[in-house]
Parts: sequence; C-alpha cells; structure tokens
Amino acid sequence: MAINWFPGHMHKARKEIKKVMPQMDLIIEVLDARIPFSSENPLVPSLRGDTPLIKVLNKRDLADPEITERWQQWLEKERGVRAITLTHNQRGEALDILKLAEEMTPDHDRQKSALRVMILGIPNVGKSTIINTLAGRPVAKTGNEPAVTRAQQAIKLPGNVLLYDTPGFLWPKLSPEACGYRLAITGAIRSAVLDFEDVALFEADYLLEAYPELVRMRYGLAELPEDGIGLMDAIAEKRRFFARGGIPDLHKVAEVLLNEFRSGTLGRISLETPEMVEREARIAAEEQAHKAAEQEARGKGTGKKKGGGNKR
Ligand SMILES: Nc1nc2c(ncn2[C@@H]2O[C@H](COP(=O)(O)OP(=O)(O)O)[C@@H](O)[C@H]2O)c(=O)[nH]1
Ligand SMILES: [Mg+2]
Repeated sequence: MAINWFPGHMHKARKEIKKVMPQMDLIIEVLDARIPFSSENPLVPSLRGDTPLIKVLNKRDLADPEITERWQQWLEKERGVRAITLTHNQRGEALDILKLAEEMTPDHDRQKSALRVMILGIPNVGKSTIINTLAGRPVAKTGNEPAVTRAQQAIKLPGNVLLYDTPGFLWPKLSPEACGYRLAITGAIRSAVLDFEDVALFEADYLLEAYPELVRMRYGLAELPEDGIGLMDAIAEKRRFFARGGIPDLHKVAEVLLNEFRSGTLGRISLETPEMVEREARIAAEEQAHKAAEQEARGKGTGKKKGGGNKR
C-alpha cells in the first residue's frame, strides 16, 4: 500500500516508547470502536511485555453495538487485557477506566506511590478528548493537532494516578490492505493518501453486504444494486449528482458516502468483525506461504538464484 509514514518518526517513537513503557504500571490503548483491529498500533503487542492493558473502544456512539460487544469478548482473550467501551462527554464512565486500572494492579500501593498510566493510540481515535474528560479540564488539544506531540508530561488524576500522554506519533496498521481502506473510511488516514473514490467504493461494497437495509432506507432505493459501483451510480441518480455530459459525479457521491458514514448519519456501523479479521489474517498467511513456496521452487528449478544460493 502506497502510504509513507516517515521512517524517522516511526523509529523515534518506537525508541521512546520502548524506553518509557517499562516504567509504566498500566497502559491504556484507545481504539476506534468501528475498527478495533485496524486502529491498533502494531507496536503495542511487541513492547508491552507483562504490563496490564486496557483497550478502550471509543466512539461507541458510531459503532454497531452488537459487534462492539463481540469485539470486547474477543480482545479480552489476550492475557492481561481488559476491554471497555466509551463515548465522549461521559466523565463518570471515563473515570471507570481508573477503577478498572486499580482492579488490574492489585499489588500496587497507591498510598505509597502514584500509579503510572500511559495512554496511547493512533491519531484521531479520541485520546485528547479522553484525557480532557479524565482531567476535567482542557489539558490536551483535540482535533487537528500536529503529528508529533511534545515531550510527555504527566497529568495528575484522582486517586494518585499519573497519566502520561504518548511520546511521538503512532502509526496505524497498514496491512492487510483492507485495514488501510477502513482507516481511510473513518478519516484516520487522510484521504489524499488513498484515492478518494476508491475508498468510497470500498465502503459502498461493504455497506451493501453488511448493512443493506440501512443503505436502502438512507438513499430511498426500491431495489438494492448488485455491487458498490451500482450503488454509487444509484446514489448519483437519486441525488441528481451529474457531471458534464450527464455522467454520474462519483466524486460527489464519494463525499456523501464518506461524510454520512463519519457523522453517523447512515447509522451505527462497524467496519470489521473478529471473524472478518481472522479470515483476512488466514488468507494473508496462506498467500505468503504460497509466495515463499513459489520462490523456493523457482530457485531450485533454474539454479539461477541470486547471491550464490547454490552454495548452501
Ligand atoms: N462521535 C464521536 N466523536 C468523538 C468521540 N471522541 C472524540 N471524538 C472526535 O474525534 C476527533 C478526534 O479526537 P481527538 O481527541 O483529537 O483524537 P486524538 O487524535 O486521538 O487525540 C475529534 O473531532 C473529536 O471531537 C466520541 O466518543 N464520539
Ligand atoms: Mg490528540
């Protein structure tokens, strides 16, 4: 996938997190409830070690409640992980995160020393919003913040908790390819990186399969089109979006599909389920094995393997 995260930033963030993570008593990873798998940062599993981890499925208001519940159970299969859901402006519920943190660190005496908690997550999942809710005042900038955050500062929270914001900037999962599309649909990856109309087409195909009734109702379609392209054409027709020469204005349709998804106008929609990502991982592993086998066979067949492969 043609997305370039600056290798320098990635390297720096990894180094800093590797340094501070062992000093933390607990980690909070904020995820987008609509894409709990795609919005994970790939660094966390490898750097966490034994540190307890709370996964917050945020923006619950936008996600499909039944699927979010399945995700919670699925995520909690991992050792030392608890998953909770959250939505903005719920201070009471946000403070429940701290209660859960206490439960998960039974050996830590908070009378003696503060509980050190690190909050992390890829851009746009709602970290700053949660930090502000927990602090009860605007300590973190929300919305369009610069990609690289400043040196971390701890925020004092009730119950002798010190909350550390993520140093550096965390990049999202970029493979399998579907992750990139789902991140783009939610707006986590700027649409300039992927082709705007391709992203909307991916969404249209998925909506038809997973939420046909929502699509039918929202766009007033008597009959459901067969595929995403058909749906985009049908929306152009319904909304009278035509470019010169009377051809469907797919850019405008893409805008509508993406905006109405992001604002929740289309309804509460999840873009992935545990079963979907398990299947995708299986397919990716099979493809890789297949490729490796092919390469192996080619190498043997011609005996022309580069780099003196025959010397082994
Ligand atoms: N619908 C919805 N939007 C949210 C929620 N939490 C945050 N947002 C919005 O998501 C955007 C990114 O939030 P921000 O806290 O800046 O994310 P950060 O980049 O992870 O720090 C902002 O426009 C927030 O208003 C939520 O629970 N529901
Ligand atoms: Mg932020």
